[in-house]
Amino acid sequence: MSDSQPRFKPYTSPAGGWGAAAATARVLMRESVIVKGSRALLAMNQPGGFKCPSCAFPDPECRETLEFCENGAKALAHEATRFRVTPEFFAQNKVTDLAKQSDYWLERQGRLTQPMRYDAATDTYVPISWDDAFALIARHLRALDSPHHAEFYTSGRTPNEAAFLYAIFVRAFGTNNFPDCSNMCHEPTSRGLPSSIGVGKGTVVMEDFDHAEAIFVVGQNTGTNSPRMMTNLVEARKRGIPIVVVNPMPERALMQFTAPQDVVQMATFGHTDIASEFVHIRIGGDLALFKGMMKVMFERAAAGEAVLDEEFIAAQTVGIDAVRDEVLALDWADLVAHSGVSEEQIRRVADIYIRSKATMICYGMGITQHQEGSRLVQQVCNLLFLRGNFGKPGAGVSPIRGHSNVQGDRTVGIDERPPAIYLDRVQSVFGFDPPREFGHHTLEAIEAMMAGTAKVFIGMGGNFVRAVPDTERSYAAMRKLDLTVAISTKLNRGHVIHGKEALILPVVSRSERIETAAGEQFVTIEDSMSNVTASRGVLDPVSDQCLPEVDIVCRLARAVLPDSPIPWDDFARDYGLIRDRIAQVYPEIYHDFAERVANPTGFHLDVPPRRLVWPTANGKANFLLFAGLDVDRPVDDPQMLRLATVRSHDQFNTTIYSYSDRYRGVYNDRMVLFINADDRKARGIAEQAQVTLETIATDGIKREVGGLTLVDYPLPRGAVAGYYPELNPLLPLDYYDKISGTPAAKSIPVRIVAFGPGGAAAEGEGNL
Ligand SMILES: Nc1nc2c(c(=O)[nH]1)N[C@H]1C(S)=C(S)[C@@H](COP(=O)(O)OP(=O)(O)OC[C@H]3O[C@@H](n4cnc5c(=O)[nH]c(N)nc54)[C@H](O)[C@@H]3O)O[C@H]1N2
Ligand SMILES: Nc1nc2c(c(=O)[nH]1)N[C@H]1C(S)=C(S)[C@@H](COP(=O)(O)OP(=O)(O)OC[C@H]3O[C@@H](n4cnc5c(=O)[nH]c(N)nc54)[C@H](O)[C@@H]3O)O[C@H]1N2
Ligand SMILES: [Mo]
Repeated sequence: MSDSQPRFKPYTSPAGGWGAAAATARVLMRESVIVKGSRALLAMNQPGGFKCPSCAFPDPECRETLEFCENGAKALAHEATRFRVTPEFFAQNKVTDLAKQSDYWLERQGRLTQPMRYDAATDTYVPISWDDAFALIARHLRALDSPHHAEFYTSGRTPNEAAFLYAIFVRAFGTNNFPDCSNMCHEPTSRGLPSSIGVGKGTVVMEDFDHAEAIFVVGQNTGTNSPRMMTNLVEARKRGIPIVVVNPMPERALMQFTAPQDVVQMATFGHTDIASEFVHIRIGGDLALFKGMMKVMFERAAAGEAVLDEEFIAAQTVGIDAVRDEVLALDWADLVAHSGVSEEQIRRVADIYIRSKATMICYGMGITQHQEGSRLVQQVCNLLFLRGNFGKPGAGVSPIRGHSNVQGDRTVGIDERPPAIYLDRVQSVFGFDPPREFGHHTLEAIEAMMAGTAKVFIGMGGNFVRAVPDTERSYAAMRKLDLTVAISTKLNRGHVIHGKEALILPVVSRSERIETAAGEQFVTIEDSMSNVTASRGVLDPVSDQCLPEVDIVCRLARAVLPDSPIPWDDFARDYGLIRDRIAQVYPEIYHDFAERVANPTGFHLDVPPRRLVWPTANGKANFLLFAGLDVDRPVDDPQMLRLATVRSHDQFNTTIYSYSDRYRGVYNDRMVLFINADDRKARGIAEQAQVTLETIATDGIKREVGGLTLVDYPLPRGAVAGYYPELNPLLPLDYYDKISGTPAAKSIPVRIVAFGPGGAAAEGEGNL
């Protein structure tokens, strides 16, 4: 069998270890950046260096080891790659042909080096000067009947300084249309948590890992998506504290892990068992698990046991009675059926939780990407309130964010529903009246494109069209636009699925130096635990035609708003001036920004619930009732399977590093569907048969993806999983959490409608 043939073979070694070390070396080699890449790796996440462009997990204050991981190295290698997309490349490739290429191929072509404009006559991108590019955008924006006819997207790699100014520019232009990647990601955290605890951010910090007596990791694939957190989990296990992993997929790194930084473990081929308790949850079963745990606690409390933190509940919270009544009335049979977890295990997990005096609950997309993601997040808080798990070391709620600065972008104004206090401050600091009406989130932006009211789309990073649901409809929506602008580092789908006019604007990346007339500049990043640190690139920009994002925003603002009294040129020259304005707009958290950011390990933005201060409407922590057990609308179809779209170990969102997913035992194929063997056999389908999946939707639109190889996997019955973004065509636009607008990408109702020749199992007792 050749090396590029699909192979499926369960991975049985611990995650991490030599496999990770080898993979790191391989990716540096493949991108031909061994020397350059290794030099950059030495500066990544070190004081004075730059922040890893991959995930949002914080750096430890003073870890002695080199702070990078296999996937951070991949992100860096792909950014620092030797390959280039030049004007000659565009001249040789018609856009229609590029559109036929895979995401992997597009990414492989390398870094963008020059601003380009789509030329319809030749169906190619042709060079354009920066001035002409800004003039073209200004012409379109100024010609609009309303500023609300433009959509300003942001992806979470954009640093604070650029995001803050982008938010000011767009509001000075006149709209709050800020669709962003967070709208598809942790928006249930940002919109759900405030009603519970008053802030839309997590409350734990790195030191809490050292004091926790129990850690829950729910719906998050740590070893792949925030690998630096594995060090914390390993240390926690070495301290002997329990780690409860709740996931329909027994993710390898959460079972056994060898820390590549642990010399002894590496030399002895040792490992650490991570999950002390693995809860094999059904997709969307977390609500029933949480309620089952609460039921155990309320019952034991009623029997006289001191399992609740009565003092905390009385002093800090309101609303427990309604929650208690609802939970006590639930049937064990229903809790077990909905969660897929036995009563015995729910009781055991509740007992682990009760015994711990400080628990942190970490969660990811397995919690947020459901139709009731926001309310599910609130239930995490209910559970934490019962044991007073706020305002003490080792405890709290810990959403594990995605993009490295997605949390920071929101903090500094990328928000389609901005709070009044921010708008008031913008008004007084910048001297213009920002629009007060709420703007569009991601799904609303697509609706506006489909309706034809949106005319212009500007993407500050990211790959909007590939990240969003309902691929076919979204592509059509994008193509209706008059102008699409992609501010990017690398070629992606958004450049080839474009509006009538289109621009690609190349940027200086995170790992690269920013020099202005005022000297070398740095930017700042806020991680998942609200630490703000400076980031200074160390590599030379790939081309003198790439501009820093701050520069692009300022020059765009100048072109679009020629009479603006805001000192855009000064900001572009001296990023310290931008930070001064951030400090003025957010004095509570960003006071003394200039001094505090000089600290090599950064500073922490105040999160009031850490001090038992609750910025909620009633000033209390709120138990919130969410009746029932369904986080997704029930579907009455015996053939229904719930599909979770997940990331492989070898991708960063829409960037595909390779076709393999080593920890799940998949090599050279991304068109796979993981399924419980019994669900497969019940349908009379052979192992590794090719199948077609169809969405069970109510809007009459047919959504199908074919050519998927079935891979037997230890998933609960009724659950299937496959890769994002290949399966996005199955995710309907109207299938989302109403509170946050987040697509329910982890629970798409689907059925298998066809399987290829040779697909039927010889022994099959199928019921299809
Ligand atoms: N290397 C790398 N790092 C990344 C990214 C990347 O693509 N590659 N992406 C970044 C971004 S933007 C984000 S948001 C994060 C994403 O990081 P994660 O939150 O880990 O995202 P996913 O891989 O989508 O899936 C999360 C997990 O949810 C589980 N799951 C699915 N449904 C359910 C459910 O109903 N309940 C529970 N309990 N679990 C469920 C899946 O099995 C999977 O293990 O990672 C960030 N970091
Ligand atoms: N079905 C399904 N859909 C999903 C998800 C899922 O789990 N399932 N996850 C959702 C989530 S959590 C997220 S966050 C979104 C991700 O959505 P996005 O953030 O829009 O997508 P990315 O793939 O991260 O964007 C990659 C592109 O960003 C550009 N880029 C990289 N670095 C930089 C930089 O430093 N500056 C600039 N300006 N550009 C840069 C490159 O050109 C690259 O091609 O997808 C969402 N979509
Ligand atoms: Mo994300």
